[in-house]
Amino acid sequence: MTRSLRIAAAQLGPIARTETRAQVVERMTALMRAANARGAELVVYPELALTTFFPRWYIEDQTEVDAFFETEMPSDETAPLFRAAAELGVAFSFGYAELVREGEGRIRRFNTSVLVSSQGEILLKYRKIHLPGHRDHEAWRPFQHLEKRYFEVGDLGFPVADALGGRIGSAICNDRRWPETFRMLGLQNAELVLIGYNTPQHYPPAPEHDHLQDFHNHLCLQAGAYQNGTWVVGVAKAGLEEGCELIGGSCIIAPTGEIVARCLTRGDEVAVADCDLDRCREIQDNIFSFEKHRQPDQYGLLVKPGT
Ligand code: CDV
Repeated sequence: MTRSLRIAAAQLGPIARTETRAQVVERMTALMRAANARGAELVVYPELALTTFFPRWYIEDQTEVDAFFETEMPSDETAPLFRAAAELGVAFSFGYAELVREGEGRIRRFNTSVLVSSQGEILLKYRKIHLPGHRDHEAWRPFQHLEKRYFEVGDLGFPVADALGGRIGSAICNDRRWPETFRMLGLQNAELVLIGYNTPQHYPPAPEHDHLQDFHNHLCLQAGAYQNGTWVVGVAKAGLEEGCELIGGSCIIAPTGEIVARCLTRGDEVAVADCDLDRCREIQDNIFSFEKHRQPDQYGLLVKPGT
């Protein structure tokens, strides 16, 4: 029995601050239909897919911030996406800002992504661990990056799920730059890693790297795939969003590190590839057979607190 999964990277172009969830969900549903017409069984959307990338603004009013968060999934506004998936028989993955109400009035906020079955079952949930940016307003920046202010570090670790005939993990945007993320998933034998991102072309702390943003994106995704023998799907929110240019380059990468499909625009676009999950063995049984070749007793520094 083949374990080939046809996957679509469903890139979103810019989302305006005034765009409603209903409008965004309509765009996402159109991409799902386009992907399904090409035979996709899994559709992967970007990080914080339902709204504009709000951490670019310093917002003092918490009620205003919370308007970007979801308190339930699905909600009335996201239900049409879940209904379309059920109608078409496709699974999907997307990112959103998650607000959780715990006992005694405690509220927690995460940058979250979920993998959802065609029947609406949450197969995997991940909360972003590597939160980039800063906590306070920094006036010198042309735009803010306040993920450290608006989100807590994810508390679910790096989970993998046996789903859709394979072993699937997730990561979110900045996570992809950290080899530890991929290794945590690789050590659990992940065969497919789903990653949404919002990456500005301009990186205020080191603008001399602006021209390298697309290169660094693919460098990390391809290295993560190859070094762990896993398929990787990287999906952008792209284009000029509220004055901030976001890179595109959404792509599907084989366990050999090769890009097998990619988006060419910075707008709403779908890239599709057949991903044979058995191909992970080419790498996982050979050059990166962890069992045969890793030397974990030499890596103590990696997990020493404070390093
Ligand atoms: N959303 C992100 O995590 N963005 C970061 C930027 C700020 C560097 C990224 O790693 O792409």
